[in-house]
Amino acid sequence: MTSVHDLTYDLLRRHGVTTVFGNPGSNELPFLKDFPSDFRYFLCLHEGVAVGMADGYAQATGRPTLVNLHSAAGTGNGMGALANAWNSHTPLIVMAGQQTRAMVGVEALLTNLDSTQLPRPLVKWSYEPSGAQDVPLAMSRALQMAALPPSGPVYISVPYDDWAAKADPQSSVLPDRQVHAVGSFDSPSLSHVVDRLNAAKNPALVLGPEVDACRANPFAVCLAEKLRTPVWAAPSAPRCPFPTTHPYFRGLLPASIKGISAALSGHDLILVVGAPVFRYHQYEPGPYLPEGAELIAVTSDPQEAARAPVGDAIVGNIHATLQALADNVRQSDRSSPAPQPRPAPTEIGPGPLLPEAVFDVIAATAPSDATYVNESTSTTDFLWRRLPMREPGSYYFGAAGGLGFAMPAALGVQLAEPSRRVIAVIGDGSANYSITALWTAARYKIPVVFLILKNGAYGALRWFAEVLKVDAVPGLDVPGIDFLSLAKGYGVESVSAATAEALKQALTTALGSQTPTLIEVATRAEGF
Ligand code: TZD
Repeated sequence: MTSVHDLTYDLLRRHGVTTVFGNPGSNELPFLKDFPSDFRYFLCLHEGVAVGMADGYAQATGRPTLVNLHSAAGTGNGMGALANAWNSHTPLIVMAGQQTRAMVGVEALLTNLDSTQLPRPLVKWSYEPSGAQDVPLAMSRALQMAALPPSGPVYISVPYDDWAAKADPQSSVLPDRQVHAVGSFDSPSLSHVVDRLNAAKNPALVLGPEVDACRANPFAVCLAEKLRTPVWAAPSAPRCPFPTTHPYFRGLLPASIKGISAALSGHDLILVVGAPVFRYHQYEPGPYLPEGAELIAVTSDPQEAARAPVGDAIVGNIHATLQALADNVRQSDRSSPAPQPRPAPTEIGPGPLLPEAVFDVIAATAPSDATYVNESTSTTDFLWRRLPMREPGSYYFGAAGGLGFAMPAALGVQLAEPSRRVIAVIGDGSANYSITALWTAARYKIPVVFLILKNGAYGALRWFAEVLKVDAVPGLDVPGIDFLSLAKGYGVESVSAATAEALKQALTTALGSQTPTLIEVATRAEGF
């Protein structure tokens, strides 16, 4: 008779989930026992790294991904990263080991108290099987729940004595089960949106991460070209849904209520696809929409649809909806939106480089299909303006704004897409939250280029302090961190680049290497 252990691995195998990210403890060892040779395990030295790396891997593959964490403490360490995964609808199965059933009641060391409550509200579903024979069904349900729309993280806590138990013979059918969601756009809803788009005098398109997540970017281009409408990326977009080099592209919308209505002013119909309405950040009150504008949102997430403060919404499959809209709208005869002028190359003065100059060098040096993972918080606008991102899957950013995402996510994305080069652009503050990802990069020879912009400050917070008009805030400087030594300590090649020429050279060498490299660049902190 099959054990719970073997049946669970079979289930994972049949779902194509053979890559596991984790950090083990005593409660997890019975699950990891006799680890099958067709599975691979990536050891991360901190749970924030394990969840972040799994997040990048799951986003880039579009498939459910398993993370194995240690009880409550490991779950707690992973929670910051889970906030990002929750906000990007990432299909993660986070599994934590529980104490053996006989000692949960006495709260032995490493008991996960109230385990199902712990990860809430950052999971779609949270469960601890009621007995060993319930484990395969719980895992089957977790795999389905993570993937079904709106996809997202789920959590299961498994007492470690369950793995050795015999599985219920009836559970053997679980690996064969197939569950599909077939949400489609019914024709009245489709013609309603198509009619409104055709009738609009000056529509605008705002695209969010879900467009990129389902690789519907080419339909977005087709829709924009048929409507001849300008296109924005949704505020705080954690993925890039539209080629930034396309003449209709207008950039990233600002993340304030007032800023968005100002940017979209003059448009009478705003179609938002694959994003909440909207993911605001800084509070600048104003009208939600410009004068005279209406809004229609298309999302896979009923919560996003329900909580939008304005406009109509349709909950549906993003890929199918965008394709249907692109196929059905009329070719407009209004004149094409004027192309945005490209930013002029940044002047190189004496002293540390301006961040804009760093992006100019990256744009001139990186392959055209490079993937960027961004966690340089004060330079995001420069990045969007200066880096050409043409292909789907070219950009990732922590969807909840939780730092510690970029280093591990870059590893996960690079694993998922070995034929592309991943460049992680990270601030010298942000780089510390998941610095141990460097060890995982070195250990498994994952050739990510980590570019650290060293301005000695929490630059974004200095800017925010100005927005909030708060002075004399402590704790906004991070001087004196030697990233070359940190990289060396974790076994990653590193180099410092002080000039544009040196940066170009360092980046070229790093991109030619099959192992990871960290490049430290001093950048100017002025201007905040
Ligand atoms: N902690 C976590 C987990 N997430 C956060 N977002 C913050 C703290 C707050 N925070 C920001 O939102 S931006 C930022 C902090 C500390 C500064 C990051 O500094 P950096 O980049 O050096 O990485 P810049 O370009 O200098 O801002």
